[in-house]
Amino acid sequence: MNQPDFQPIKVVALAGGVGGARLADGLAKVLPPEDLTIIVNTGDDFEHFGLFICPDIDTVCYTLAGLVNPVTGWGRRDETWTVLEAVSLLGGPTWFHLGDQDLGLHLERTRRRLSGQPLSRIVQHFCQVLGIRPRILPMTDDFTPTWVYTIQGEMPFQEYFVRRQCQPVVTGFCFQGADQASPAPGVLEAIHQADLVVFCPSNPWVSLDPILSIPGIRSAVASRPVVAVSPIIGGQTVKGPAGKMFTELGIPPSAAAVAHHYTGLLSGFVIDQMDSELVSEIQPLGVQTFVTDVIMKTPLDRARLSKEVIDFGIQIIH
Ligand code: FO1
Repeated sequence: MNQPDFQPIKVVALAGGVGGARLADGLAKVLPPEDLTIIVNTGDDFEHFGLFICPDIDTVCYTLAGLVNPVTGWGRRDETWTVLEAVSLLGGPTWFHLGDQDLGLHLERTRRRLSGQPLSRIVQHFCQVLGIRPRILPMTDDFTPTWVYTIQGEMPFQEYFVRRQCQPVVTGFCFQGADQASPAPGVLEAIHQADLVVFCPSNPWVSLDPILSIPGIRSAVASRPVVAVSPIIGGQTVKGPAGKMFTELGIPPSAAAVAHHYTGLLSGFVIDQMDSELVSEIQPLGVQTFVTDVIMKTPLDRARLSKEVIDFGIQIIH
């Protein structure tokens, strides 16, 4: 049972990717479940073998359920690969690693989607079964795939991220259909009721921007106090291509560049000790800063950082 040692506070976290899932897990450890809603990027979703794959939703769910592969940060721990080995023998595509247990989830999600259930209801059901108590909401029930524009042409996100290992030089992004999409049920209500919105240390370009691109979400977030945790430390991303993307888009990667990226949204920004000299660059943006150890190596780090983020948020609110 989570016993917060601070006053009750309703938190909405925006998350995508492994770093986002790890902070979301920390928040789940320090907040009562009824006070935490996690809104997750679905721009990474794609169809593969005819199955609906939702990598960021699954990464958050597996992480909070204690089922995630601790080495990769995605997929399941103690996974087996019989199905993919059979596919490989038959000459099928194996670039996207789908383990046997993971495939079971994709099969059942696809069956439910084809029978007409919206993604948000499927996620709610899976969370119940997996014993996940905070509310996890996809940003939208609509399909709004992220496309990556590169000097080698445009490609769907997983083609860029997994198949091409983030090698092509990026020139921009498109969140296809996002302008026509609606936030999933409960998303806007949760944001409006939140005392604090937390931007997890996720990739600003391809994890959080897709969420903010869904009509109504950015303006709802802008109306609440927002604390972001920097995904960039000492000019580099802890995991993933965010730093490389900043560079290729002509912006020197730094925590300050992330603060600029979220101009008009942030009340507070949590940065690593290594970047403490950036405080003087960030504060003139009207953003308060908190300097700590942002790298989450262990589950204890996640809880410690989450508590610091919430304490900092409470300090900003009052
Ligand atoms: N990431 C990889 O780098 N390689 C993979 O083969 C891979 C498979 C995979 C399967 C299921 C799943 O839920 C996630 C998976 N991921 C894989 C991670 C995923 O591509 C990324 O973490 C996100 O889309 C970026 O946030």
